[in-house]
Amino acid sequence: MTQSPAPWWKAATGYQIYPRSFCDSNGDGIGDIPGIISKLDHLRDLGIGFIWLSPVYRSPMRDNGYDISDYYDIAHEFGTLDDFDRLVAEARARDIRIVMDLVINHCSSDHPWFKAACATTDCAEHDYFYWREAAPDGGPPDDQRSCFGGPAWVWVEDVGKYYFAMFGHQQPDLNWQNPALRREIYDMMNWWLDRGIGGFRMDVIELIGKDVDARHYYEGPDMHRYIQEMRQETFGSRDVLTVGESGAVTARNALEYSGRDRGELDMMHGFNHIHAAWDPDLGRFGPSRFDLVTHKRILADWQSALADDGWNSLFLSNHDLPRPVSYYGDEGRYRTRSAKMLAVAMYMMKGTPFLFQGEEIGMTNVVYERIDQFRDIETLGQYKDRSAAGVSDADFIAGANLHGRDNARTPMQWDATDAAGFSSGTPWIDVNPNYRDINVADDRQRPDGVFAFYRELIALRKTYATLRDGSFDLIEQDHPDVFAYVRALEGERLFVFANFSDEEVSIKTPAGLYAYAHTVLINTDTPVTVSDTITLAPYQAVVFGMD
Ligand code: ISL
Ligand code: CA
Repeated sequence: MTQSPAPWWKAATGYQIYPRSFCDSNGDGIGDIPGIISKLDHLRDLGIGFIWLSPVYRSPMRDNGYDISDYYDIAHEFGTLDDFDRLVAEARARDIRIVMDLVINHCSSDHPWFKAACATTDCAEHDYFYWREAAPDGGPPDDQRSCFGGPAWVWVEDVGKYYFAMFGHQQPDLNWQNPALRREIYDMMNWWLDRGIGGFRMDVIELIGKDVDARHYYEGPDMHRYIQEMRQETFGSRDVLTVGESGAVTARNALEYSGRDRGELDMMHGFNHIHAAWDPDLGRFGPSRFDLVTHKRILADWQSALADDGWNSLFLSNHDLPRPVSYYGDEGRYRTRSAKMLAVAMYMMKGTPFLFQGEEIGMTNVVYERIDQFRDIETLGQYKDRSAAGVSDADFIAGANLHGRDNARTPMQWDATDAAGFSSGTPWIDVNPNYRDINVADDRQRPDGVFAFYRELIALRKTYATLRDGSFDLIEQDHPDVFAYVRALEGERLFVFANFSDEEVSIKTPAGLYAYAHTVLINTDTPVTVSDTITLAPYQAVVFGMD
């Protein structure tokens, strides 16, 4: 039997760009595609293999592009289709592919489909959306809430019916049951694939195929059938990466999406490890319940579920999440060290890493003082709901500062000049005032900086087959502060230790480690002596094995 070579995305590291906040080339305060092109050398130096580009399509930007009004064009504030083609080519010249964000569970209410659907019930587009009669009392068909606050059903006077919108009211859900709608989406995907893109990240893919009447929204009855059909009609025959975002997928059913016989996707972005730290009632806006033992168990479950089939994605942050050093590490004294430790713990596992912009220099959460500094539609929608429920401004702001989505959206910190070198104008969202100390220019010139560390780690993933294909086993499962595991492939071993606490900790030396005691592959701090125990300094990470 001949073995096909491993796909390129198994050894590649991804880097997510949130275009609005990455680099502004023309001083209007909004990041744009020419700005991204101007920073491609930074990403080449880091060694990444692809960029996941958050949406750049034409959009009224109520949810910063996750509300598309024209799938065939670029938002005017981000540039033109020519700029986009140039980005694909310039990236390709640096061995970097562009993975587009595919937002197809919903569109913008400004999309011509929705306008037509509201203008007359008699057009094909009317059925592209979910319309339902009012309840007998005139209210919505049911009491489903939307993710961004308020009811999920929205009344349209001219139509005399409600439509369904799981996110913002101006993000109507698309009715995937309609075959013409599905055809429109597949044609659009092929149009982008023909432009030479490197794949798709699929926004809330678990929501397509829902049954709104049965109130079965997540992983609904037709979801897998539609993903399979999509693959056949679009990317099935192309060498691209596909990753589905799903708040619902678990280690138990992950193979249903990425198993080799399923004909669906390459991998998923699952959120079990993120959600475990969220409050059951208040979600991300409640107090964090991060617990390392739970975190390790969840990640290990995913590693073993996908040990021989399917594939993992590895991430701690994205444009919806707080900054990892602030959330899981230490944003003060141990910022640099905890940033490196988190990178080791997460990205030495099996799977494809996805870094989020700024993670490579250890950017932190921002502290806003007033509600008018927030820009995120979710934060502002929740603010309305929570204020109505009696939550004080001070309490709400404290929660949003810890967990809100704007933490990831403050401008990328390039240097110590005004506006962090992000823009020559006034940024659309306030920069994090710590940019004078934390920025790319400063970090890159430090041999012990976070950037240099990430560059090394990314290179290792390309060099060592054990990192790509090796098995994974937890050590010290119940240790509350240490994340430790072994990767193994054909007699080669790799021992990974990461201290998640600000205190020194000692653990018993695992038997197999002695043979590797003198081959230290990575160490973020002082040398570690291997005796009956090994002792790690605060937030230290060390990796033994190979040489
Ligand atoms: O995990 C979650 C809920 O269970 C959320 O973080 C979820 O992943 C998220 O709300 C879905 O996000 C995606 O779709 C939204 C958009 O606002 C986000 O930016 C995008 O990542 C609507 O398109
Ligand atoms: Ca701009």
